[in-house]
Amino acid sequence: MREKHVYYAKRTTLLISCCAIALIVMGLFGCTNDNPSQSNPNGIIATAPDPEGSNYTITQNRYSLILGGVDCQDGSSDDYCGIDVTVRDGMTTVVDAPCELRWNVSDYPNRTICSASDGTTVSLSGGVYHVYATTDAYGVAHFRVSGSYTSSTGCGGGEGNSGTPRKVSLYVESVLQSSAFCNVSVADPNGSGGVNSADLSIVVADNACSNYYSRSDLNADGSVTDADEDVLEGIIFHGGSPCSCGE
Ligand SMILES: [Ca+2]
Ligand SMILES: [Ca+2]
Repeated sequence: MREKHVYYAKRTTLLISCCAIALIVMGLFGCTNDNPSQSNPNGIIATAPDPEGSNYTITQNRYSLILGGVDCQDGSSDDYCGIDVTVRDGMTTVVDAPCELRWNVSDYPNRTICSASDGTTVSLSGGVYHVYATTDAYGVAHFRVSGSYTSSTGCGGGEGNSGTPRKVSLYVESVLQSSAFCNVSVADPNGSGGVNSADLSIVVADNACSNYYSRSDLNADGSVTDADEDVLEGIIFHGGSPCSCGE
């Protein structure tokens, strides 16, 4: 009896070993095909689509996220400030795409964002700003924010990097599109009375200063010139920033 038990045990072990080898062979040579980009049983070759967020064409209405004033009645942010981003995939505009502008406070210090409108949202965490907007039916994400400078102004040692003025990253659908998308400048450097001639005088003073101040580089070209004064005058005459936040 004992020899018979040993015989059956050996047969069972042999059977299990054969099954294991068969499974390994099937695994090695692939008995299933779950990759849609490979040929299917009909012999049709399907190309895998591009992952979302890749190969987009990005355009923008300016190279600076400008912090300006608000409408005194409804508190909405000035559309001559902020920044607009258009997302296309080939010739097609990309609708409902979540977009984000992200930067380190250390790159653009002494700025505050005090309000946002048109669906724009803002968070500040661990010294990093995150501003979110979603593309509309025309593929445009309107980053509508208002804000001001939080420190005293004057001609001192300068602030910011004139060699690489654009340090804001743009993400679309969580995919990095550019790490040098725009800068963060300020149309309301004194933080009161909206954007008016008092703010222009600060930009004029920064223009005259020998050191670079990114707060007044409203076209983000790495220097403060008459062209930046022109941008600020356009904001003043447009009339969309008559008040600062909370006024
Ligand atoms: Ca002001
Ligand atoms: Ca400039």
